[in-house]
Amino acid sequence: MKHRHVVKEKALLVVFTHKAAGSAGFCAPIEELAHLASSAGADIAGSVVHEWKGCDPAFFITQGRREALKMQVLQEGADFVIFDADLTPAQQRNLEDFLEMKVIDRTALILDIFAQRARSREGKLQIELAQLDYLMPRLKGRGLQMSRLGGGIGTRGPGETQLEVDRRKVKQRMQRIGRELDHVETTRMVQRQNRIRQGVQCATLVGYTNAGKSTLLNLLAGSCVKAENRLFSTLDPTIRKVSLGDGGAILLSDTVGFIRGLPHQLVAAFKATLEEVREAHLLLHVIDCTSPCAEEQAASVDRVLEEIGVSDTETIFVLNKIDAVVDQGIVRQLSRRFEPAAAVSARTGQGIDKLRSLLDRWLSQRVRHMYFRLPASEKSAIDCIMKSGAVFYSACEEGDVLIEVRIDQNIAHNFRRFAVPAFRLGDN
Ligand SMILES: Nc1nc2c(ncn2[C@@H]2O[C@H](COP(=O)(O)OP(=O)(O)OP(=O)(O)O)[C@@H](O)[C@H]2O)c(=O)[nH]1
Ligand SMILES: [Mg+2]
Repeated sequence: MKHRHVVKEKALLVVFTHKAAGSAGFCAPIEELAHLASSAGADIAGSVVHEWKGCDPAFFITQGRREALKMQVLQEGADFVIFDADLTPAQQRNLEDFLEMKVIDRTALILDIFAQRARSREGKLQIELAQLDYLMPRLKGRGLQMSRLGGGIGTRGPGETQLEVDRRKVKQRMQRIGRELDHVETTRMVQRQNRIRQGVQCATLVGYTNAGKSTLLNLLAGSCVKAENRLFSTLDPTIRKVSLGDGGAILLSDTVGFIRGLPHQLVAAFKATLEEVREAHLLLHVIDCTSPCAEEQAASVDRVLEEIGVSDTETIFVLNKIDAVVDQGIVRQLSRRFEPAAAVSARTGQGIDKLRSLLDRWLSQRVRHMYFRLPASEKSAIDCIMKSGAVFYSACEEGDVLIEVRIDQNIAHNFRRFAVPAFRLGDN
């Protein structure tokens, strides 16, 4: 078998200890940027940490730092530079001219990872739209330059395609993608409305990327969604049924992970995917207890949730990876901070019973155990009730239909005119 030898690009990382655009004094910024860079397929040539002292409008960093950076790039043999910040198109261009190599910012890096991960047609369209939106203001007078700087990380589109560099074509393409995505959004909306009409309770996993959402879904639903130690391994929403005690069940969906400074282009382009989060009855917010930045990561997730208009959905916190936590005091501290919470290991299954019982309790508050007696002529009402919940008993009696069912409280309310006190089997 022939093996293709892939030469990895070597990145030099530039991070800032204080507030730079897009990097709000986060703890462990180097580790996170290095994890992002290696998730994009780069090798790390080296890194430099700057104390943030304000921005040079033309170059982002001062002349002294630029010159030192140029030296370091040569010494470490880097192929390109990644800034842990948002660069304006002009700053990026000026830095590239000065360093004579490709320079990308945090947004371009995250967009690149998404482009590599996209599998479904919808995901590919979403990421291409976000990339083109990012590229548009950077195209001015750059047609040739793009090719001079070569391809690789920061210039790759979804699949194997190279991004378009002609402004007029880009505009047309963005419009076409927008129309196609509107269509996808409508289809998804109809599917969601069907689920909601059927009274199914829907929960969504949210959390920082790599927190263990997919691993938890697999454990709860007995499924095999891809989970791995790479950032943004899940892009497309996946929905699985999770059975709980007493015949109850919920639908649980896994979706794209969040990160601090998630590019706004992505949030806009992933509108249809994030609708899944907006319409959920319950959020399971997964937090990686082994991260020294767990609380800041949770706050970043909250910020993205606010940005997409989700701030009052009921939430259960899942404090994950307790098998790998060295100091259990941290788990206790996080449990006090985040409530209601279950401390679990999605890897070993430890603590999962507590999570299941929290879900059970939540579900039993959302649903009602009901007895209905309806005339057989009420076909659509019967149909809706039968499809909407867990049916324990149904029978025909003297032209009426009797149904014992556990059903969403809103649907129970809609059909309350048919509700009867509990009947025993065989009663009339
Ligand atoms: N030790 C330990 N590792 C875990 C646990 N849960 C998940 N992991 C590991 O954490 C990494 C990320 O897990 P995923 O389930 O892919 O995380 P995710 O939140 O779906 O990540 P994205 O889809 O990339 O946002 C994988 O290497 C998992 O094996 C856990 O309870 N304990
Ligand atoms: Mg995942």
